[in-house]
Amino acid sequence: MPVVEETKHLEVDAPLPPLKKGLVRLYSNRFCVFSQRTRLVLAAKSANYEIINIHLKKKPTWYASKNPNGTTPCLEKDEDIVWDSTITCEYGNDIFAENPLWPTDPLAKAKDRMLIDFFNSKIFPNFMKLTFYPVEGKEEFYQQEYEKNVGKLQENLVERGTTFFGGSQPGMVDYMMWPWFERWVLLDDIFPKDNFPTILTWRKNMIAAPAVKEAAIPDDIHLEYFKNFKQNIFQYDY
Ligand SMILES: N[C@@H](CCC(=O)N[C@@H](CS)C(=O)NCC(=O)O)C(=O)O
Repeated sequence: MPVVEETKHLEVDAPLPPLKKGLVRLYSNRFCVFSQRTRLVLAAKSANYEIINIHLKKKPTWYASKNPNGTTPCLEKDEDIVWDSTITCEYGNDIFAENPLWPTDPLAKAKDRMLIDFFNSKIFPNFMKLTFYPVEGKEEFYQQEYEKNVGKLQENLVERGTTFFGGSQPGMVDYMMWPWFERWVLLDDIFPKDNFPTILTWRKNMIAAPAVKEAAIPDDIHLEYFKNFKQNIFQYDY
């Protein structure tokens, strides 16, 4: 089992668990989409690592010395530490040799990066506005924007003609987008999924991928977390 150990979500007074030499450590939060990106990458690399979960509303006092931004994820190896999901994913891909997640062709890699950039600016912010951070009176606007851009994403996959955006197996490009698609259950009442058959098929194939299974949170737990979040209850251990 690649995740050697996983803590509960540590709070303000929790002591810093001692580092184990040579063992990579991920500071994470189970419901953090950005942390999940890193879990997916590490799972895809069959990496051995441990997870220290952080309670984001009652962070342990020592966490500021790990990441001055105070955000999850962070990846630490023998006291060298990096943060921000784009960078933790790159670093994880680089330090574990197995199963490189970027295409070797420079142009193909550049195209994947452009797609991730499109996703980061046009898709996930609209998803967040439709779910965790709604803006009153703008629901229709964000819904249209989300649908329009998922449509463009679908066109991209049709053009690629592959099972995954990364080819016959999921690549970095798939893992960087997946956490927001795992959470599609939160859009059940408002999003016409059937209008996006190629994305639905991609989603089905992603769910069956080993790294996705390893980092997965079941739909009922997503719904439970979301219900609590809406009531300002920040519960992370289920
Ligand atoms: N750009 C960062 C965003 C990380 C982020 O915002 N993480 C959230 C949890 S999903 C967080 O740590 N929030 C707590 C805080 O900002 O204090 C990344 O890609 O890692």
